[in-house]
Amino acid sequence: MDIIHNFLNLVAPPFAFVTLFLLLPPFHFFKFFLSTFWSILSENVTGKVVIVTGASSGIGEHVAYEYAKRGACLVLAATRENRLQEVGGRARALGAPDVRVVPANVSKLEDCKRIVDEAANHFGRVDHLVNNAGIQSASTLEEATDITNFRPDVNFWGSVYTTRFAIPHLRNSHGKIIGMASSAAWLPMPRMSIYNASKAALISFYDTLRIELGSDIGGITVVTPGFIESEMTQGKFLKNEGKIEVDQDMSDAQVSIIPVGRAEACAKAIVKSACRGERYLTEPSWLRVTYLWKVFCPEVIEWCFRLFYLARPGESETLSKKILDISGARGFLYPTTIQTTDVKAD
Ligand SMILES: NC(=O)c1ccc[n+]([C@@H]2O[C@H](COP(=O)([O-])OP(=O)(O)OC[C@H]3O[C@@H](n4cnc5c(N)ncnc54)[C@H](OP(=O)(O)O)[C@@H]3O)[C@@H](O)[C@H]2O)c1
Ligand SMILES: *[C@@H]1O[C@H](CO)[C@@H](O)[C@H](O)[C@H]1NC(C)=O
Ligand SMILES: *[C@@H]1O[C@H](CO)[C@@H](O)[C@H](O)[C@H]1NC(C)=O
Ligand SMILES: CC(=O)N[C@H]1CO[C@H](CO)[C@@H](O)[C@@H]1O
Repeated sequence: MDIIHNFLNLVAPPFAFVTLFLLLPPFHFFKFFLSTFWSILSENVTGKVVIVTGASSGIGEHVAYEYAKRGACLVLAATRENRLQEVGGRARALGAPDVRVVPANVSKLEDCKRIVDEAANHFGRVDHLVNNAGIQSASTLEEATDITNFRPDVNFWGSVYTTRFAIPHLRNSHGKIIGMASSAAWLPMPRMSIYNASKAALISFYDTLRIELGSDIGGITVVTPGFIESEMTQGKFLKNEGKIEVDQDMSDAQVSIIPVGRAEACAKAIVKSACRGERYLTEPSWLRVTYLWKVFCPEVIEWCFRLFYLARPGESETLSKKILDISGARGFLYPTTIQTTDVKAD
């Protein structure tokens, strides 16, 4: 056996290099051609049924409005029912013919089943499933006092459960799945190791599912946002003790001078991309270049993050927060002024 591996060790790299070199230009030309073709044939979602989890705030809320403007029927899920009712009302006003609100905690299997059943029983079909519900943890591994609180129940299992229940319906309607991962899946942001890992796991999950389901369903769009304005970037984190809290200082330290995108713009890009059947979407799109840095010189990214995001021994503030305070950049990097008061989970 060893001799086969030795042979492959020798032959595989030059083979990969030469074939990639020869194949990449025609492959990308073909892909460009296809994407232009699909953009003309973008899906019309009028009257179709869309499930959005985590629709009570942030990106999910705006994704719901975007589908509503296109005339889709909605099933909205999250834990805060009052917020969902408000979002539902606004979605109806924007053009959604029918909206169902399902209070549900996606870390529970039976709740995920209830979300999909509601869509199937009331509308008789599911066309798009947007797995958006998520919480962000902000703690270094050492600072986490009870590590079991950080299990990726919402981010990872929530998406897996709803997907599992929705697949039979998506097969019938040749429907689509839209998964929310994060650019943190490839950027090793400090204090986000578990969040990062749950998002990287999601990308891996959807990539495999894409092969398993093939053309039986309409497609899977994996979204990897950077910092987008929402309760998350306004400081809603799962903190050291395992409680969800609003922490403006933590948010300043994590987001710092990285420009924050508008949730409306992000939602618009997500729905457009899903209707066109694209495989991946990074929003804002300039973040894609960071992937190249990560692949070709990971040491540079690691060094910058360490310098920027972790406080030096004996200091309490991180460099990222100092720069934000000194430069006064908050005013023009955040789309709106931050109001932590109305963010508190109710
Ligand atoms: N904002 C960013 O910069 C950014 C960057 C990368 C990725 N993302 C991803 O984008 C997605 C949306 O986040 P966001 O930025 O819009 O944050 P957000 O404003 O905090 O929204 C998160 C949504 O998830 C819901 N949710 C949380 N826990 C839940 C649970 N156990 N069961 C059901 N719903 C739950 C929340 O509603 P309730 O509190 O009512 O349950 C809320 O509607 C997340 O998956 C996040 O990881 C965001
Ligand atoms: C989408 O379909 C609906 C009917 O199903 C139709 O009324 C509408 O004009 C279509 N919209 C576009 C942009 O083709
Ligand atoms: C969701 O359910 C989990 C597990 O039962 C629980 O720990 C968590 O507090 C619940 N979240 C909300 C927002 O109710
Ligand atoms: C800090 C951390 O866990 N970083 C990881 C984030 O995810 C990527 C995988 O996509 C890993 O390579 C990083 O090490």
